[in-house]
Amino acid sequence: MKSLISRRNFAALACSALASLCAPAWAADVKFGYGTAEEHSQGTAARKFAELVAQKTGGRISVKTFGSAKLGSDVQMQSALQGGTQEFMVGATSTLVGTVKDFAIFDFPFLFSNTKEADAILDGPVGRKLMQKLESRGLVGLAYWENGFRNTTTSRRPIQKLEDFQGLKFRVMQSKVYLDLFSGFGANAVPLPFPELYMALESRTVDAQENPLALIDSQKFYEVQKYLSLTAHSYSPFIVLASKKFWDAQPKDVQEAITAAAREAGTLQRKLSRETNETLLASLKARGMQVNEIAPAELARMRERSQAVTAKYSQELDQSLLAELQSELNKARAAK
Ligand code: TK8
Repeated sequence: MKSLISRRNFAALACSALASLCAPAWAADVKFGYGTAEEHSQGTAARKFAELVAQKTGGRISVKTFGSAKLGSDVQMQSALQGGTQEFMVGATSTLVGTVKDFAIFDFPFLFSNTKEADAILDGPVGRKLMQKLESRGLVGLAYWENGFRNTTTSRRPIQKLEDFQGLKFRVMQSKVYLDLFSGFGANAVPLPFPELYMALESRTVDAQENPLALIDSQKFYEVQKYLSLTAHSYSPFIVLASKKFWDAQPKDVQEAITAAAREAGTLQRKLSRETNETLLASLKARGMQVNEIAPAELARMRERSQAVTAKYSQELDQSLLAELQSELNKARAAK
């Protein structure tokens, strides 16, 4: 036993010097799952997170990443984290509303006008308080990454005005806010887990969906959707989560190293996400998508219609958090 410990100490020393080369046999192997294709910035940042965790823990924690929903949908991964059979994931905050309903505030249509506002709220007290609400549900929030502003694609017709949503079979995330939003727009909204979406579009089980440009590109939705309409109706954050069971078993320095790694990888991820929007639009057009913007007057009508959804969920959510959201948003707007 004694010699084993000293061997470990020696290995730990060697590893903190040469962390990326070093995978000690006794390192804790942990799983990090995510839903997008590996080339999406979510994947790049997941691999960066793994690298940083190895470095910052001197090789004590070895993270293996699994993209393309190989470990299941966001909701399935959340359950695995709660049960302690999976340690980490990153996914859309919208898929958490069944666990902590207050996450629905990020689903409010037209909440943020730009990424600066989003960053201010997510990285400020509102984002932090929402994360704290996860702990009693067996989850630990580590950092917010970015999915982005969501746009609409369809196989039937471009969305140019509110009436164009009428009767479209429209896939939404598993969040009641999205369900009500697109039902309110007149679509036939169907909640579906993300891993089933491509097939549902291909088989025409659904006609339409909404996601940020980077996802439309990396999931190859352009193969099965003709029209891209730049509705930018909501901003979608990603959240990096840890299993509380795993977390509570870690010493404080490891917890701090992991949190720092999630944030640092998040800085890279947001940067990548923001750099690519222009080129993505060009490449989606080159892939044959017909792209249109929404005329300001028509966008105003969509905004107006969406207010009923915000009003309805505002009544059901944490009132003090909503008040803080509003005052933090006002601050962020005044600061620019
Ligand atoms: C993958 C999903 C996806 C989300 C969706 O992480 O379901 O449409 O936008 O990004 O969570």
